[in-house]
Amino acid sequence: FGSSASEIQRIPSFVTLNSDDISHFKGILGEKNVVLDEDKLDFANTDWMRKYRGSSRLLLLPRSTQEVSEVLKYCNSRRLAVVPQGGNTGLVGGSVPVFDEVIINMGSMNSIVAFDKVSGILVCEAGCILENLISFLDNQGFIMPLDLGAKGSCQIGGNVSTNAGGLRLVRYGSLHANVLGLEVVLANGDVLDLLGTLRKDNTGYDLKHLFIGSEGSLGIVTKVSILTPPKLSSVNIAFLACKDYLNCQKLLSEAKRKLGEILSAFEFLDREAMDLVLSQLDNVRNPLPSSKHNFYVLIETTGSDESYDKEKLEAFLLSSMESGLISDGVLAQDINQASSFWHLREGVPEALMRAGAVYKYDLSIPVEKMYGLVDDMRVRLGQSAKVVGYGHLGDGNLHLNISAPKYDDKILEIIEPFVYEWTSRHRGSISAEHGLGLMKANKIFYSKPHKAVETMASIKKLLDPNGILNPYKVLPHSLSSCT
Ligand code: FAD
Ligand code: 2HG
Ligand code: ZN
Repeated sequence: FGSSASEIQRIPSFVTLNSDDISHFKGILGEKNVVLDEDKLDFANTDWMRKYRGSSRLLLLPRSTQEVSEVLKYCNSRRLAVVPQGGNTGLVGGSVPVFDEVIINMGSMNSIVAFDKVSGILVCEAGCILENLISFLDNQGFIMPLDLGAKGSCQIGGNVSTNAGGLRLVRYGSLHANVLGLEVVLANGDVLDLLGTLRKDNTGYDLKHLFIGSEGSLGIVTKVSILTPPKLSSVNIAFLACKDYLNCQKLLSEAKRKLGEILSAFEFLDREAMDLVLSQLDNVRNPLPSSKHNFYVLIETTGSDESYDKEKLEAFLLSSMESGLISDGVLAQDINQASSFWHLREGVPEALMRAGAVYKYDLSIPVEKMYGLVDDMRVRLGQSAKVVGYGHLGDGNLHLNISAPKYDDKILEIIEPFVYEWTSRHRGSISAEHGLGLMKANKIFYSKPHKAVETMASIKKLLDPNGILNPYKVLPHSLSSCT
């Protein structure tokens, strides 16, 4: 277990669910959208890593903004705490209850509202699964500005609420840049219509940004308006090997300079990450099997001119080979090979899950210092656990994972608080893209000054005075439990 319910007290001002509440919800949502079934509840109570587990007795499935509004209004008046839930793929224990909070899953709100083929602006409901949006847009000749390994389950509302980064951020920027508008239901049931579809709108405070990355603690996102880039015809993917981390770093600088506008992903895996994927997943093979390499880099380019893009990438690869930055490499020859390269990179979280217990840290660290943490952690842990480093090198985002046969407090004591202190000392962030959730709510001060956290708590108090929305998450418990 990570940061867990055992370290926290249930907030006493929250009431416990009774049969009148259940009847009331049935009146709003209809019998079949009020779920009491134990198996379904077990699934919704348990996170993707099976590390965080709540004990909610109720799962609600609203189908419209109006229903979300009525549900929240009632919960607020009764002081019933709730957890907004999307695809439940979050990695910080934010998407499941800590105690008996009512789960509001957005999966039934999954319609596309509008798509403007001229501007590329998509408006959809929050429960749309990312992969479905990707397929929809593909048919229209567009792409989503974000992509991640959990695309088959995660929802756009969850992506927005976590400000998910993913595999293409290096090219298209974060959701703060691409989300044009949101519809949000506040804790008291009020509907905040911020669903603009304009690139430019400087009329007062841009409130949507408060909800992007707020992890369900300020409101429930019900609709999203997002700018989508056109699908370009030429995509190339190279899988490369580097002998050391310094070469990966230099390769990144070179790629930014020489590939420039066509660079669309720059990901890395260390040898331990690659070994884990190869040993744990089926139907995978190392595209560079001739020798064991210390680091692997996946570079993707996306552009509009096939021969120009290929020439540019090949020239870059050749010069990087000649200068010794790359020790081996292969360019995908067809779409199957391209997706097999992506499968290796996107498969790391699943491989880690299969290997046993995993301690996950998602860190922003200046690129030149980043891998020092992995080295230091290996020294500290010795043979007691495997230390795996991989992630979005192009964004300065390290995924440090520590894999052990089973959870052990002694291992945790070696890792924490060292990992947070190290990150803070190097002016990094203790959450690059996954959020704080339950896992890191109490660690926020490693990355934010007291005054900033107090301001966040004031905003929370203003928007959710009774603290019913995703309690125990995001903000430190000392500031958030006094409702
Ligand atoms: P959930 O997990 O259900 O919820 C996440 C948080 O958002 C919770 O706090 C929840 O309360 C809140 N929430 C969900 N929906 C709403 C809503 N409609 N309104 C208000 N609050 C809401 N993350 C990355 O950033 N980059 C990656 O590359 C990446 N890769 C991943 C790969 C795998 C295999 C897995 C399992 C996870 C990965 N993640 C990644 C983490 C996760 O997928 C993202 O955080 C994702 O955005 C969560 O979406 P979700 O719909 O599953 O949300
Ligand atoms: C990824 O980039 C996800 O694959 C998961 O953000 C990261 O497993 C992790 O630590
Ligand atoms: Zn990631």
